Order: sequence, then C-alpha cells, then structure tokens
Amino acid sequence: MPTANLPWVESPFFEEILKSKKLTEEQHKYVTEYHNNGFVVVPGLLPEALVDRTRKDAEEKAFNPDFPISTQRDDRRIQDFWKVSEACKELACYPPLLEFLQLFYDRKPIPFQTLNFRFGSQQRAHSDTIHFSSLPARFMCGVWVALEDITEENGPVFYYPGSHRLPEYDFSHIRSEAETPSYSNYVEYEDFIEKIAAVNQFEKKRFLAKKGDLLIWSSNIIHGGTPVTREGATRWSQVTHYFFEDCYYYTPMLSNMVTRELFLRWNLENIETGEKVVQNYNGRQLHYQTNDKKLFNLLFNKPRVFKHVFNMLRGKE
Ligand SMILES: O=C(O)CCC(=O)C(=O)O
Ligand SMILES: [Fe+2]
Repeated sequence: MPTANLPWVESPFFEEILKSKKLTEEQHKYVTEYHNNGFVVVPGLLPEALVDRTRKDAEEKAFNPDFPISTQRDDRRIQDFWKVSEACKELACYPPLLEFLQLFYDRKPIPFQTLNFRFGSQQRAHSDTIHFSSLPARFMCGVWVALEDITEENGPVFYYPGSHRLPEYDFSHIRSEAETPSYSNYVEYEDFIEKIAAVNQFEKKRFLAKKGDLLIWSSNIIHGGTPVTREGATRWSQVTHYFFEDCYYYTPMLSNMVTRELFLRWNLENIETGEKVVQNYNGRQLHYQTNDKKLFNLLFNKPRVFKHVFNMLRGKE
C-alpha cells in the first residue's frame, strides 16, 4: 500500500489505507477526524487520580524555588518536569495514550519532551514543525492535557482546524536570502504564520476543556495560547511532545532549509525507556559526509554528540 512516506493519517491515500484496516467504530471516527482536521479531542481516557497527582506534583515542586530543578523553568512553565515527577512521566507514557498514538501513526511513539504550565502560555500562532520535524516528514504530534477545567478566562489553547494540510513553513519560505536562522529570528516566523492563518481564513477554535480531557494535534497544525483575561487565573496543564520511531529528527528553526544543512537532534532521550533515541530513515542508517567545520564544532563543543558521531562513523549505531 503506498503511503507517500508520511504517517498514514496524513497520506493522500488515506481513504484507501483506511479500507484495508480493521478498526472499531470509535477508532474509525478518531482517525477520520484526525485526517480531516489535524487534531482530536479525547475525553475520559486518563484516570482522574493520575491527572490530580500530576497537578499536585506541579503545584508542590515545579514552581517552588526551594525545590531544586535543573531543567528550564520560569514562573509560567517548566520544561521536562518528568525528570523529577513520576506522575508527569506516567502521564506522558500512559499505555492507552501510547496505543492511541500508535493507531494514528503506525509506529511506536517516542515521548521526548514535557512542558507543564501553571499559567496560560499566551504563545503566538505556530506549527510545531518549526521546532520538531522528522525525515520522513510529519512523524510528530503534541498531546495537551487539562489538569483543571479550562475556561475562556485562563488562556485556552487555540488552533485552526485543517491548517495541518499547509506546507511545513520554515525560513526558506519567508526570506529571500539563505542564511541559517537562529532563535533571535523567531518573531519573523510568528509574523509570517499569523498572516498565513489570516489569508487562509481558517476558523479559530479554542480548547475549552474539562479536567482530564486531552487534545492530540498533528505536527503541522497552527496553534498557540489565547490571552489570559482574568488576572492570576491558573491554567494547570501538561503537553507532551512525541516523535515516532525510525526517523531522523531535526529543528528547522536552526537549520538552513535552503542548503539542507539540518540541525539534527542527536541528544533526544525517550522518556518512556530512559534511552537515547536511535535515529534512522525507515529503519536504515544513512551514512552521510560531515564537513570539517561541522565536525570540529561537534568535537569541541558537544562531547556527547561527538561520542554518538564517532560511534556512527564506526558503524556501531
Ligand atoms: O499550551 C499552550 O498554550 C501552547 C503550547 C504549545 O504550543 C506546545 O506545547 O507546542
Ligand atoms: Fe506548539
């Protein structure tokens, strides 16, 4: 069955592949929605006790300066709280959720990053593909979990159904010159995506969720966080980002997409197994050439990456 080297839910041959699968009525409904809209809302999958434990852990530890945490955090959000919170990790790796993702992507999901929020992110519109892309493309998704009820006031997530069908925009679509971008250029990307959403006249939806509801979004859907309209209103929530097995993983935001010099994410860790993620293209290692300057940077700036590259060149990975 042809798939066009995409997740089958995003394949142009979706209908044909769907017919060949034996799915329950419920699974059929979810995969069709995901294919058409680029997201699904799933209520009732997560146990309430796990949701409550995660929120309690976040309340007690995540934003408590007396609790030492080495990962990135500010007063709104914390990255990779799973490293210190068993509940956060369990939520990211909850087996029925992983099975759900396996159904959509036909590959084993790799939870690789968590973000826990105390307040709404108020983040501008973007697609996660600018941060997290894969080869083959689109083997990535986000799962957003409400750890309390989400109302109009506490900065719900917004998204544009159908926008996942757009090209995966990066700086090669935005600029006429071919320089490698950096995070200081991110605002150019945000301005561009805002215009793209406007010219396409997408309907804007907000995720007004009940505690425990989850939203699964595909890598390229445009989304963000709406403004918090009641000062001080909390928005306890957790997002986990997933890649899927047997791909290369890279960051277009830091890559030169004109010359195709990709910023590969060599140091990904699988939250579920604690192991470093082995990268390959549909199960095959690619042996590509590394130019001298890049190799120099790898050797002298990133010893962990060096070890990996060294092993790779020796054909051990
Ligand atoms: O939680 C939000 O408001 C947005 C989060 C987001 O964009 C992400 O985690 O990819
Ligand atoms: Fe995002």
